[in-house]
Amino acid sequence: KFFPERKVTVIRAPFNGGQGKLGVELGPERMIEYGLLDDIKEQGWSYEVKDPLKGSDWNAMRNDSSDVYNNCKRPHMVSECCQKIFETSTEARRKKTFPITIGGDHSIGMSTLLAFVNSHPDGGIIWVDAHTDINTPSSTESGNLHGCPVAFAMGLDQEHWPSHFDWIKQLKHLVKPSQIAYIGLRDVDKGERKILKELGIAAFSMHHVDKYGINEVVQRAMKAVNPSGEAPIHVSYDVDGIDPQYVAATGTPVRGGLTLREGLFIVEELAASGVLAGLDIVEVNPSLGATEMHMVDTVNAGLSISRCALGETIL
Ligand code: EXY
Ligand code: MN
Ligand code: MN
Ligand code: MN
Repeated sequence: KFFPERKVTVIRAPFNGGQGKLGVELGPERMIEYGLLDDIKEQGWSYEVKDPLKGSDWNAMRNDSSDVYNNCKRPHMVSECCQKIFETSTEARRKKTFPITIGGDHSIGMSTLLAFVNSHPDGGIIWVDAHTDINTPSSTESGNLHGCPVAFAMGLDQEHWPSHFDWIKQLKHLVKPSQIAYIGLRDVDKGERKILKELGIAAFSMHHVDKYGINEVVQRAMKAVNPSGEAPIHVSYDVDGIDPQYVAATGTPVRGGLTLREGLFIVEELAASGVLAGLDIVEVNPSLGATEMHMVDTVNAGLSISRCALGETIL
């Protein structure tokens, strides 16, 4: 109901600066090679493709050894690229197209979340992931900023931010704790647990999925972030939320995850409810996995998520 013109903006975000492994920057091109754009057309949507990082020299930025702040790795690279993606995402929101942002690592979630809440201050967010990605610059042990995008989008621990992220402090809206719910969790750091508890964030782990079933968990998550049932919901989908038996080509796999069907059900249900209003698909790393098949499975899982979001599996 939010997109009567059925137009998608595909935002390519070939970004790898938030973590240590090369290859995740190849996610967008591989997903397009395997048919992302044709799929969109087939679902009855038109599309445009945006490339906000085109022309940035990620290799040079990645190899800039002075780009550290305390133990945070590459804050300049992450902030600069994320700001560009934020601007493109904001433009898509302004034009009322449905943004599908293809990563790249999950750092870019700060961009899409901030663009979303600044055009829909009361919108809800569902973050599908094995991880909560809510470490702050003070709590992160790895220093990898793909473990921190939710904290940046919420403005947590601002006093310890590297100054590169000042652009976020200028924004009118940041994500409020009541606006986000997690599904799929099974690897959450101690410091992150404390943040979740203190802020009262809705968090559904794999234990909850086993206990209540995926349908009940999705209904509860939707209710938590969108009590009226009227507000739009953005989904930030880290493919590592799904079990590595289906999605092996990803940088931080954790066993015991969602089945492929459970993972797809989440987006199907949101699409069917008519409130889905944006999607990120991140952490597909075509260079990882032990075999070519792992890469193909993972890319195809990403494509399935996108098709389900656009309504494919609802008969
Ligand atoms: N919590 C860990 C860290 O902060 O390093 C692991 C984060 C993995 C993040 C992946 C993308 O979801
Ligand atoms: Mn710069
Ligand atoms: Mn993850
Ligand atoms: Mn993630």
